[in-house]
Amino acid sequence: MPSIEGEYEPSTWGWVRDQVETYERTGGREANTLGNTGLPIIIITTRGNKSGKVRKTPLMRVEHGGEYALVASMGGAPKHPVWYRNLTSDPAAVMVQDGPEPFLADVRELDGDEKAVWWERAVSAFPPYAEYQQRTERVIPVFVARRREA
Ligand code: F42
Repeated sequence: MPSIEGEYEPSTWGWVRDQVETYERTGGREANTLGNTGLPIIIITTRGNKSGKVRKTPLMRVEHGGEYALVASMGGAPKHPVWYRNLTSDPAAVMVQDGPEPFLADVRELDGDEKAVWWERAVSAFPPYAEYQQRTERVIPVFVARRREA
């Protein structure tokens, strides 16, 4: 199975670390929603842009036609999440897990009309994204990820 080589360094946020661990151990059968919201998540893997370590980050699952939006919302905080920097530093080293097996993904940052279409999809999948964007001057970045063809 293709993977991103390197030492995995869990998130410093306990509930995130635990969610990744349970999701991976159960092949996505458990810990596959945001808390008790019933709203599904995916797990992305990126490469630490300083440490080079393997980092894993739960994100809301926004899927359409086999592609996934990756929304760097960070709850509407004024700064991008660190995984945004990791992803933009090494966009070739990104995996997506939506179920039992992670896969390497081609990822690109969206803008203009395409971003607007995916933003609508994201907000309908997870309405708080709209509040998060209201909450900050920061323009929340959106990427689209697609399974890399072998
Ligand atoms: N976050 C989102 O942005 N969008 C979502 O849709 C989303 C959904 C979601 C669902 C479930 C859940 O449990 C969490 C969810 N989150 C969502 C939160 C998300 O999983 C991340 O925790 C959050 O976005 C913050 O990401 P972060 O990459 O900033 O993580 C921090 C807390 C972190 O792990 N920091 C590490 C640390 O040690 O403090 C460093 C991690 C790192 O990558 N370090 C880099 C390296 O080289 O290793 C260097 C970093 C640098 O300084 O450049």
